[in-house]
Amino acid sequence: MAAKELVFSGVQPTGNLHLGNYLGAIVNFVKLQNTHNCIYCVVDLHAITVWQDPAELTRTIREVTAAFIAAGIDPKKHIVFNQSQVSEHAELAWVFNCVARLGWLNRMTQFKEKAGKDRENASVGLYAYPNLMAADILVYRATHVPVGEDQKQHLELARDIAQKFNNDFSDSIRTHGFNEKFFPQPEPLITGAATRVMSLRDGSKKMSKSDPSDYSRINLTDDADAIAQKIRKAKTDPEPLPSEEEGLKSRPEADNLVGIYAALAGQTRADVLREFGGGQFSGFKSTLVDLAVTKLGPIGAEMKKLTQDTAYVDAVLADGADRARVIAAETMNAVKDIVGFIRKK
Ligand code: AQP
Repeated sequence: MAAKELVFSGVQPTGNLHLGNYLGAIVNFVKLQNTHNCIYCVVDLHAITVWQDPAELTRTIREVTAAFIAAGIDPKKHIVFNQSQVSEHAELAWVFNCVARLGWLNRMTQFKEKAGKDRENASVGLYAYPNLMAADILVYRATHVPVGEDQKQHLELARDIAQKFNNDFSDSIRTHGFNEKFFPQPEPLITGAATRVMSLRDGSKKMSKSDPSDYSRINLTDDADAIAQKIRKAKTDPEPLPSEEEGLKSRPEADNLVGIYAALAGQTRADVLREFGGGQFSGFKSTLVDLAVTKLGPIGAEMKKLTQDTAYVDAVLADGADRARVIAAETMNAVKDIVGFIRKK
């Protein structure tokens, strides 16, 4: 392991954790545990940028935690916690609100998509969301961030904020004896065969927690029957599967199902097409159902078991928060000195 490499990533507790969250992010969280120190966060402060029912939010914070553990994240070796328990995230986000420029945030496509036409009525938090995300990462001075494709733009913004902070305060950073690159440039890790899993009903739309159609996504808590029904009903086109990857171009639904299969099987799209190319979707879908049930079934079952044990889950979060706070406080104290605030020493 490179000496100072540190992984950070987060998942919002906004309900319906799905196959996209799993293949785009959580699977990679699990792998990185073997090579890096990792911090995985249930980002509840991000969740409330859109109104959440309080009782439901409490439930989903525990559910995402359960998903992390059920998928194979070890909360003893690494850090698992919920964001609101470490107040330094919000503190650093305020400093970043004053570093980031309005023009930068105006370019964020996720805000445009989520705010939609009723932009005047969107929360200020939804607009400032990328600054909080930058704070989440940089309060640990994390160097690597495993995310799905959709978060790439926010990661670029985090890099811009880190650089601008380092430049704006370069003299003070030096005066206080810190390295001139006080904040590192965090690298996005967008890996695997399914970095952008699409809706099962519409290959042009991202699989999403908030899609009103439950048939658009496979939830991690779906049982075998639900998984089978959703895959069988998934939209496809009338052509057989192509034998070459080139043949998936302009066939978004076929590309999506082949990508899902490849990611679940730990193969490439080319491997999958070598096996199934020329065949009909019905046969391919049956094998995909078996694979998805085999891979996701045990995770869903373990999640259900863990969510019953709220005392255990809450203890994991409290312990993780205690350990995260030590690292975050060190950064935040340094930031206060660099910015020129007075603090009790
Ligand atoms: N469809 C996806 N394919 C691949 N990766 C995805 N991720 C989300 N959707 C897909 C990745 O999952 C991680 C956690 O996402 P999040 O919970 O923080 O936020 P999100 O992107 O807002 O999730 P949704 O499902 O898209 O929610 P809504 O419906 O609210 O918009 C991230 O690494 C993300 O890239």
